[in-house]
Amino acid sequence: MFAGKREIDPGLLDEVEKVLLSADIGVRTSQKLLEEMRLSLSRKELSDADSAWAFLRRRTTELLSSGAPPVRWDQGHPFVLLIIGVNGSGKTTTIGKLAAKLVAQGKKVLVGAGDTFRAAAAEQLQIWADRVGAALVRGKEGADPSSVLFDAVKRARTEGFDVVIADTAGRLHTKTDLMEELQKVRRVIAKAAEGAPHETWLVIDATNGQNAIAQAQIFTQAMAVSGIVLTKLDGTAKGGVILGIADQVGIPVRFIGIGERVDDLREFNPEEFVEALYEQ
Ligand SMILES: Nc1nc2c(ncn2[C@@H]2O[C@H](COP(=O)(O)OP(=O)(O)OP(=O)(O)O)[C@@H](O)[C@H]2O)c(=O)[nH]1
Ligand SMILES: [Mg+2]
Repeated sequence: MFAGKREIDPGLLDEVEKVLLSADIGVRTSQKLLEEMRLSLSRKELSDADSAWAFLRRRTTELLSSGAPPVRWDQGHPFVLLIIGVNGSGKTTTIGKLAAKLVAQGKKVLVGAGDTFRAAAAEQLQIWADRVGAALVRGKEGADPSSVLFDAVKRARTEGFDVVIADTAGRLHTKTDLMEELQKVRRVIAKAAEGAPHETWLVIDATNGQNAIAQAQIFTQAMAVSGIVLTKLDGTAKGGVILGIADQVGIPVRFIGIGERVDDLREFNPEEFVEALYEQ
């Protein structure tokens, strides 16, 4: 598609629009990119099809580059990361994968089983913790998630852990009482360590397509979210949904999940992502 120089023909914008929509970029962000391209074409800033496609790649990369500085894992000791999201989005799995990465970097990691809703949730986290060499703090089924996570952060302080990753039960952003429970978790964690949680990441399932954007918008209105993890990108035809999130939610995408295995978590890299997005 990108090979060879071509004159700009009137069908170009249609072709670009088709590519944007088939990449699941969504109507709103697609229209924005198309409008910019139309403008550049009319100003004769783009001389041929190649330069038009290059323009698209550049603008897409810019949209995805939030300008946010890299995560500072050393801004607290322990650094406390709170993980939230709807049911089944991939929170616990992401925590396992992330813990593995941090342990591999030589960090002492503790995971907190703040999902006390089902005993199986703590079990699942326990399995990940054992597997990747992280410590675990869990409570009884039905325990107050805040108290379990308070204990987790306390223990991490006493025993000199570098990072605490706190799991929470999946919840719908529309359930007020559950969102209030998360607010309480934040307040209680802050009592266990000043400045904690240092980051709160929303885990979103990319296979939800354009619904993922709506979900991100509503969640981030209810909670102070500092980062997004987009999971199950291996299960979608295209990952253009990230573009909609970056453009319309304005919170940096930190990691992407590309499978169920321990090493299927990648730091999000806009350049690489754009190459893959427009590859075919
Ligand atoms: N293909 C694929 N599957 C994933 C990915 N991340 C998680 N999963 C799978 O998605 C399912 C749900 O993952 P969990 O980590 O249990 O999700 P959760 O958000 O903790 O779920 P709840 O605690 O029930 O809210 C599991 O079968 C995971 O293996 C991913 O990046 N790709
Ligand atoms: Mg879970």
